[in-house]
Amino acid sequence: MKIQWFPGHMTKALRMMQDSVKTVDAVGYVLDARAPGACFNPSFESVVGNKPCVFILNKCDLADMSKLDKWCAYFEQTGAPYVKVTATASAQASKISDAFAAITANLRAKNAQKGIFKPVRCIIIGVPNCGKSTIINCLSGKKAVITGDKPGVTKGKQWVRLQSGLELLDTPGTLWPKFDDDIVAARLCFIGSIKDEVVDLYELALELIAQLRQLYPKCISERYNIECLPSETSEDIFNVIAKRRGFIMRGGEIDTGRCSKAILDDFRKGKLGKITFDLPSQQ
Ligand SMILES: Nc1nc2c(ncn2[C@@H]2O[C@H](COP(=O)(O)OP(=O)(O)OP(=O)(O)O)[C@@H](O)[C@H]2O)c(=O)[nH]1
Ligand SMILES: [Mg+2]
Repeated sequence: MKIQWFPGHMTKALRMMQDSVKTVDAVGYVLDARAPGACFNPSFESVVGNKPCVFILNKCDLADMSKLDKWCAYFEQTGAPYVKVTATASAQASKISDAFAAITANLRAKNAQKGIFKPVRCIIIGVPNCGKSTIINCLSGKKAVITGDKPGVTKGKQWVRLQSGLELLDTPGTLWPKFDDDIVAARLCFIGSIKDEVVDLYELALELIAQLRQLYPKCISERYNIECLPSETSEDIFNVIAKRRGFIMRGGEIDTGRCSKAILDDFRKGKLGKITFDLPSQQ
């Protein structure tokens, strides 16, 4: 399935981030732990530049830990600082602030030598809906910025000052103008980085079934209590799920709209199990 979604405001947001990064000490680069590879935005290279950067693998409560271990090994090998978190759990705040403290330790030591004690400033970047604003709220211990379970919730930049002195810049989620890889684009849709309104949800649900069958052969059959034979197509399986769930319209026709939404919702709420689509070797 072909997906292209790059609204005009994202170009503006990227420009704002490129400007703002000049005024910060470090970058928090948020990746959705269900598809870290798909969340690497080529446009962010110019945002990060030479600033100290920590990768924040968020939504770990929904992700596959064995695959995440491979991501952690990859970051360790490449010497990139990283932290695994579930930002909706307030107890994780110290993990994130410790990670920022670690990547800015040299700078703070240099400043202290010069007698400068100014707040450390970090910009939080990532694709839409990966949990940037939730991370900021987790650190601030209150609802300092707006969050929501759809992409494009944060519209502009917003500074949040924490009691610790750390200053965080929330930014709008951004993508890149052209997806070279349809599988990556579909994964960005699965995790809610691309809005449902710009894709064909039936095609997306079929693609989700196809990718899950390949990566987690049992998850569909276990969730819906159905048999998935290798000879069956994704359409066949979709139809069996629809019948099992009662997504049938008057006249006996399958309600593809409702069934597609239900399957995608099940994935997004973690009801299909803990899933991570990609591995670092695919980087
Ligand atoms: N299960 C789970 N949900 C999370 C986690 N972090 C964030 N969310 C949810 O993900 C959705 C998106 O979170 P936001 O913080 O608004 O994401 P964002 O990256 O700021 O999104 P934009 O501003 O639209 O780019 C919200 O419904 C959050 O509650 C997490 O660790 N686990
Ligand atoms: Mg946001």
